[in-house]
Amino acid sequence: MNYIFLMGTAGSGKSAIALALSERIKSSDVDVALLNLDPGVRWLPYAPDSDIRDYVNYAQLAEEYKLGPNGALVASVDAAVGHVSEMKAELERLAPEFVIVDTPGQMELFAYRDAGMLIATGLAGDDFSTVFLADSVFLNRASDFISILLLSYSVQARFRAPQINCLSKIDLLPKDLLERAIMWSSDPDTLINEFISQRSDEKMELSIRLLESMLDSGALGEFIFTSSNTGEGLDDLYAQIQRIHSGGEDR
Ligand SMILES: Nc1nc2c(ncn2[C@@H]2O[C@H](COP(=O)(O)OP(=O)(O)O)[C@@H](O)[C@H]2O)c(=O)[nH]1
Ligand SMILES: [Mg+2]
Repeated sequence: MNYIFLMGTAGSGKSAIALALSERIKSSDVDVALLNLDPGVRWLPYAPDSDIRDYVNYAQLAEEYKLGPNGALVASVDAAVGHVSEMKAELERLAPEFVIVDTPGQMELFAYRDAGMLIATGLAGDDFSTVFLADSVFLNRASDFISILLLSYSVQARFRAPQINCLSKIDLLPKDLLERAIMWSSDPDTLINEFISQRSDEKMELSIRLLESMLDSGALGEFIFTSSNTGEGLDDLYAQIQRIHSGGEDR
């Protein structure tokens, strides 16, 4: 079983791509299971094969410990660590080739807290991949793309897993902006020049030098442009996932 953890800011399209990607994989006659790790979600576009909500009651925790919505989500994800083996057993009974893991809406609950890493390693050991989704709704300028790169890197730095970056919802992106985004993702010089031309001062010198070395070293990775609505980019995403999990990528 190969675990793929979907991560990204709230509303970036994790749950939508969980469904779209699972359908894409199934269309190649490959078995796939879906695990929902979002304790607070009311509705999902897919029927999960294993679900954190069967083990952790978000509303009950809020009530019992007098927590607000964020506190209750934190408590729920922490409590889920104690149920990893049960979720894993449910998935192992199905023995799919891939398990797509849909993480909590707010990225920080999973990506930046120890509970996220404990759940990931509890399920998959150190053999999993991450897919980072960046919402194209936030993309207007070169500086937005740089923010996205750094956010994606923050996930990669924590999980240290082979990571695929996706710019999601490209069906919502005007064509000229999509072309610019493809340019930014493939040509670091253009990205940095446009970033500098937005606003330049002496204090930016250091941040530009840092960015240049990160971009030149390839640490920030490549992007796939996806839409769960139109299916664009899903073939490419699945191909990258296969490449990673067939041992084609160094960890
Ligand atoms: N147009 C468009 N909307 C999308 C796409 N993916 C997700 N959405 C919408 O964006 C919203 C948030 O998506 P969701 O998958 O719940 O985000 P999550 O919080 O990351 O799980 C929902 O209203 C989705 O219907 C996409 O590819 N295109
Ligand atoms: Mg979701």
